[in-house]
Amino acid sequence: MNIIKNILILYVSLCTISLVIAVPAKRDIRKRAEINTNFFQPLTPQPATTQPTIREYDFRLYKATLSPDGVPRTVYTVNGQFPGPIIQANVGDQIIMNITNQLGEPTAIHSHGIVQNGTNWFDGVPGITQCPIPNGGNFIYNYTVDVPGTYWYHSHYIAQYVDGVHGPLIVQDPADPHLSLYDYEYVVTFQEWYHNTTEDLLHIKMSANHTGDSPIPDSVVMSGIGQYNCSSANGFNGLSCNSSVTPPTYVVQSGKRYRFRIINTSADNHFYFSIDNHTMLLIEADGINIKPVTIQKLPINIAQRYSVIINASQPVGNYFIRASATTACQVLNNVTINIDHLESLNWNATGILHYEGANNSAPTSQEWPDTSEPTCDDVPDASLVPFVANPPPQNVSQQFTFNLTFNGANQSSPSIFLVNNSSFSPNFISPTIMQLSSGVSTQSLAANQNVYAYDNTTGGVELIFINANGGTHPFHLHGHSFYIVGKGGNGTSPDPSTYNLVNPPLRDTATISSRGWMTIRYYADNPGIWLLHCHIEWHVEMGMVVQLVERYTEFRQRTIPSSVKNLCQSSSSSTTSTTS
Ligand SMILES: *[C@@H]1O[C@H](CO)[C@@H](O)[C@H](O)[C@H]1NC(C)=O
Ligand SMILES: *[C@@H]1O[C@H](CO)[C@@H](O)[C@H](O)[C@H]1NC(C)=O
Ligand SMILES: *[C@@H]1O[C@H](CO)[C@@H](O)[C@H](O)[C@H]1NC(C)=O
Ligand SMILES: *[C@@H]1O[C@H](CO)[C@@H](O)[C@H](O)[C@H]1NC(C)=O
Ligand SMILES: *[C@@H]1O[C@H](CO)[C@@H](O)[C@H](O)[C@H]1NC(C)=O
Ligand SMILES: *[C@@H]1O[C@H](CO)[C@@H](O)[C@H](O)[C@H]1NC(C)=O
Ligand SMILES: *[C@@H]1O[C@H](CO)[C@@H](O)[C@H](O)[C@H]1NC(C)=O
Ligand SMILES: *[C@@H]1O[C@H](CO)[C@@H](O)[C@H](O)[C@H]1NC(C)=O
Ligand SMILES: *[C@@H]1O[C@H](CO)[C@@H](O)[C@H](O)[C@H]1NC(C)=O
Ligand SMILES: *[C@@H]1O[C@H](CO)[C@@H](O)[C@H](O)[C@H]1NC(C)=O
Ligand SMILES: *[C@@H]1O[C@H](CO)[C@@H](O)[C@H](O)[C@H]1NC(C)=O
Ligand SMILES: *[C@@H]1O[C@H](CO)[C@@H](O)[C@H](O)[C@H]1NC(C)=O
Ligand SMILES: [Cu+2]
Repeated sequence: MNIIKNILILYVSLCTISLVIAVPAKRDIRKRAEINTNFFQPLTPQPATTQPTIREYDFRLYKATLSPDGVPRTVYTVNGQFPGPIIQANVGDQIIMNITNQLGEPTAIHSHGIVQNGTNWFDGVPGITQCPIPNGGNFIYNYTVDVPGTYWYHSHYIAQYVDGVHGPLIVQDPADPHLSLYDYEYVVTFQEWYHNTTEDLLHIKMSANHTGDSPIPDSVVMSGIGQYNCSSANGFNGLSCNSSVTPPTYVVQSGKRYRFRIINTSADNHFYFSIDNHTMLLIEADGINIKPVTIQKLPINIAQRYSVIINASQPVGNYFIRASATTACQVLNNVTINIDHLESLNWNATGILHYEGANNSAPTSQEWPDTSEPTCDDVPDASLVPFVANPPPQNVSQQFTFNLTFNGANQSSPSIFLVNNSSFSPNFISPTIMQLSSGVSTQSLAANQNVYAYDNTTGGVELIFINANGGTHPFHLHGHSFYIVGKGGNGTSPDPSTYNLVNPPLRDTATISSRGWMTIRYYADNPGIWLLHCHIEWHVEMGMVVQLVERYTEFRQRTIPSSVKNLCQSSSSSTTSTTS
């Protein structure tokens, strides 16, 4: 235990924080108290109100020693929990997220999928819509949730969310068209897990000469709980380790129907989600209700969300809930970070679907067989038909093409990604929002800001991605859901004759396949500065990011709240990090 304390003390002194962080006493095993029990009780629907409700959440961010998979490490927590508390609201409500930053380093919180209509400055992207919240600082995010669905909040400061700063954000709808199909709802998250902090991992990944691929995780966790084989070669010698953490257990009543809201909070891993012997009725993708489709296994990429309904109609018993990282999507070579952990890695997180009245023995259920080869792609577009017909823009007033390329490391620089030959790097001291409001023109922003600006108020924006790279990239657009009008793979070129301009999928995160292309459209109806980026966290740090400045003439005339401007005064001296 002293080792952990020493590491923490060392870390704390490196970060020169003046606050005393409570280092928990000896914690050999993950205690019940460390589990976020929110996840294992059904969400209660919020009472419908005629007036929007203001929902305030006080979030204190601080480091704590937790053992999500049985191995203790420093976790970046929200109110001491991993994952963070579930935010739950009704459509139309106002969220007040009151952040007190005691992490010992700067932070900023993005609400993924929330379009921030009229509140771009609460989008939580340091270097774009705000200066970071300094350590010891306090900041309030204040926005309304206009579209029901499954979302999540997470740090957008460097790779902090991978260390734990994230949680679900559920927007319920008293008028949900699928309401009659389920009785209760649960939230489930999963991600790969590393025994080292992202600071350690990025230090290697972003160094010159490092040609290895992305870090190999040590385990995978479901709703914050995982399993690790302590006797493997990479068990942390000298530290306590528990090989038999109680799996995440979701209790169901025979005959009831459950909506599972599923969120992939990974840095780098595509997953397949399934529940043995239970088919799933897919009803929502990224906050958009879809026409229900029955599936057995759900492919889900980083940052995407889906809702499925399962019927507890099988014999009373215990069944595995599976979130299996898709190994085929991870490129491995002999210098991949943590490659020596490969042997001990169990890529499959398992939870338990426990029927009330069943005994507590471990499930013996069998996984659904694969009906086709697992891929790194999304649920096919044909299965994501919006429930309410919703045509995309028919006319394009602004079109941008993004060519995605990779440059390997050399003796003086790390591996990077480029968009149209330019690798993005954030400016934490002087974010775009402050520059625009002080009169700087969109053309005068630095080249590495990757700014694409448009002022048209009518018609639609079309973005065409050309992936000149062998990897797949789940792209996320802030400020909008977008229509996926076309997609193609492996060396093909965009083909407008194949575009679906009638009723294409609408979502906020979609995967561009290996050497493939994707064309998306959206209405230019949300003035602001919106980030567009691959959601593989390492690729963000490697520069696979652009900024879209929408209707800047209008936007720059808006009044930025003083709390947002004040962040830039307080952080100019303390935020000097250029890692990213
Ligand atoms: C935000 O949280 C801080 C620390 O808990 C508290 O002092 C402050 O009153 C809160 N602000 C609001 C508006 O609730
Ligand atoms: C949140 O914003 C609304 C305006 O949209 C304002 O009236 C309210 O005072 C704000 N609340 C807080 C706690 O900042
Ligand atoms: C990973 O963490 C362990 C324990 O804190 C430490 O000993 C090791 O040096 C770290 N590895 C890297 C690559 O930083
Ligand atoms: C854990 O690892 C050890 C050493 O590699 C191996 O012998 C053992 O079978 C593993 N246990 C499980 C449950 O996989
Ligand atoms: C569950 O499905 C498997 C096939 O995947 C089948 O062999 C088994 O009988 C089923 N179990 C129950 C309890 O229905
Ligand atoms: C990795 O493999 C390459 C050949 O593919 C070889 O040149 C290199 O020396 C190897 N590196 C290590 C660290 O083993
Ligand atoms: C993990 O799950 C995949 C399928 O989802 C399966 O092919 C693989 O054998 C599993 N691995 C282990 C170690 O159980
Ligand atoms: C508006 O859209 C038209 C095409 O319809 C384009 O030619 C023009 O450059 C756009 N204007 C601005 C200010 O972006
Ligand atoms: C994208 O960039 C690559 C590398 O520079 C180049 O070979 C390719 O032709 C470009 N593709 C397009 C469509 O511009
Ligand atoms: C990269 O490797 C070269 C040749 O081995 C060496 O001279 C250089 O110092 C290395 N750069 C870094 C940053 O380690
Ligand atoms: C991609 O296309 C090339 C030919 O253009 C083919 O040789 C290769 O096998 C294809 N790769 C995949 C993964 O389909
Ligand atoms: C933002 O609000 C305006 C005015 O209510 C509306 O026209 C527009 O569609 C909204 N944009 C988004 C992205 O929700
Ligand atoms: Cu990527």
